[in-house]
Amino acid sequence: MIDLYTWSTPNGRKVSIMLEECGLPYKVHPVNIGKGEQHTAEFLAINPNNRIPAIVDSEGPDGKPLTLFESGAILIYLAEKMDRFLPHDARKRIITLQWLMFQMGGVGPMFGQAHHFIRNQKEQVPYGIKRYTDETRRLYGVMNKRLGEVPYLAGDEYTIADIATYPWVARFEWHKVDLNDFPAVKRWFDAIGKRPAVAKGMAVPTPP
Ligand SMILES: N[C@@H](CCC(=O)N[C@@H](CS)C(=O)NCC(=O)O)C(=O)O
Repeated sequence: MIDLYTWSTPNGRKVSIMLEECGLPYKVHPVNIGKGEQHTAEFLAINPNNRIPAIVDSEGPDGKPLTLFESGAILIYLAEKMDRFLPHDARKRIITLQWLMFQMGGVGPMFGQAHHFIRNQKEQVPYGIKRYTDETRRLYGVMNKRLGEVPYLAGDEYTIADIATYPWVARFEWHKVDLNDFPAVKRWFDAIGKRPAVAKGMAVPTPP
């Protein structure tokens, strides 16, 4: 059994989508980050970085319980555990990890900052809004070029790179992107959204 500590955010939903795709049984523990539950001593013992998501796998690689945080590490761990969504072929594998890192180091942090500056009711900072919406659009351009050439981010297969990126693109209204401006991303987004496991994972812990 896997315990998933999560909230209704893109980083959390990467993991619920992956668990659904793998058909792994899991128990959801909602951590309401709006109420500061990520700062409790109980959660800190699971993730010293005070962020969701985190998992506890009662059967880790050595048969002992494993506690893991950082969504990218969790996706790689589950992919290796289940032998799914991370190709064996050395070239395909590293290209998958390249696009996963692109999500972890680019799409997630930049879209996240765009959301922060755009949605901050207390103070609107034009420089911050422009910097992160420009960077968000640049990243969409990179994805649009790639997805105009291949069906999925890593090439011809649906992988953990797509699973990591989908919930962030699903917030396109938050970062004020019209997906019609990026038709290849839209094609990819619509196709992935039709996967039943994606719809289920996106509804954890609450519907989108
Ligand atoms: N690099 C981390 C980022 C995790 C992260 O930023 N999670 C957000 C929700 S999407 C969070 O827990 N925020 C709580 C806070 O900012 O206090 C990962 O990918 O797991």
